[in-house]
Amino acid sequence: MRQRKRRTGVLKSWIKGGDKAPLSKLQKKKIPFDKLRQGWVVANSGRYWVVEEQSTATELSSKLYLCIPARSITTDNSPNTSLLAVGDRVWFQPGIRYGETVHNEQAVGVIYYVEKRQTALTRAKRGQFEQVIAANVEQLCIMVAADKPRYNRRLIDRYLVAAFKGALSPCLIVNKIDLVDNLSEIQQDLAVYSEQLEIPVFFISIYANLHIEQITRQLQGTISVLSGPSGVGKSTLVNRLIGDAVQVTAEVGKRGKGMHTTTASRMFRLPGGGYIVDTPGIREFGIWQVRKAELRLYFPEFLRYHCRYPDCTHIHEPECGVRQAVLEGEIDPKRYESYQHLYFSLPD
Ligand SMILES: Nc1nc2c(ncn2[C@@H]2O[C@H](COP(=O)(O)OP(=O)(O)O)[C@@H](O)[C@H]2O)c(=O)[nH]1
Ligand SMILES: [Mg+2]
Ligand SMILES: [Zn+2]
Repeated sequence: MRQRKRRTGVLKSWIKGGDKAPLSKLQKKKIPFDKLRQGWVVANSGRYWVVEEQSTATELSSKLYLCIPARSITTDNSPNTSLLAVGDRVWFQPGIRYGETVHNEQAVGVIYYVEKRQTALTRAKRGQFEQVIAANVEQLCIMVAADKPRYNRRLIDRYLVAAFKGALSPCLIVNKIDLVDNLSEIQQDLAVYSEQLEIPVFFISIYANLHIEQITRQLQGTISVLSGPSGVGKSTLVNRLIGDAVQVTAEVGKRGKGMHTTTASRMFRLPGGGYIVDTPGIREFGIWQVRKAELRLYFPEFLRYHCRYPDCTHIHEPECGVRQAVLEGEIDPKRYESYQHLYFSLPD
């Protein structure tokens, strides 16, 4: 670990054009530092990571490289997190691999260095490992459906904890409002998010073309990740936003219309500026490394209430301002239920 950190520092100082002395040491390790280029990971496909080269002002189109990580890859991130994720900023060595003909060439590369992530949407994978769904994004768009599948408030609350923990600003997109005739009930049920948490909430239908322009505006000029259960319309929305249906889809099953399946996260450039990461549907969203005592910080509407004990968990203590506020109808009871449920699922 110490070795790793030191090497990273060396590479960084080389990037800045500083200290030249350790160069020979790096050469011995066969890191082709003078050939490295900067880019970011835009997709994952099996063992390959698609890297978009950072375009310079003079280049109009950006180039994509099919990359694998070097054996000696250096990372600024911790060892028990994903080595690579969509959104990661990386340094890679480009090359060319030829197919059957010389014209059939494919830009390939080897990734040598992963920069420290500024933000991350993560989840716990098998409890032991942090899986990064998207790195270095600014906004988390939690997407659910009014029906088919009907949204689940507990899942929304889990996503919000992940957003606050991962330094992402959240918004909520409720799709398929064409399927329901009780929209006002749903709006009422979800009012707590816009009113108390001040999170932008959008009720849309891609089929009926309702309020899509609000989403376009919300995404403009930012890097966002779109996440939520499968079947809510994430890939359909991305296709609509980027115009042509270039989304990687797979036909699943031979019956019926076939389903669009997103097997891995993928980044798209939006026509109006900005980027969006489409992600696979998530059945379970395990919260990564939040401790029981820390959870209350991620329920921001609880923070204005005073409890007898400053470290009150709001579960069993006497004179708890939060539980009092639930009783008085000031705190949404379903939010408090989500809190309790999460609290008991987390480690001490
Ligand atoms: N009724 C209705 N169905 C939709 C809407 N948007 C998407 N769908 C359908 O929902 C299903 C799942 O969409 P998909 O984009 O694959 O969902 P994802 O798993 O979240 O990416 C597809 O059959 C879509 O055609 C909508 O606004 N209304
Ligand atoms: Mg999808
Ligand atoms: Zn309390």
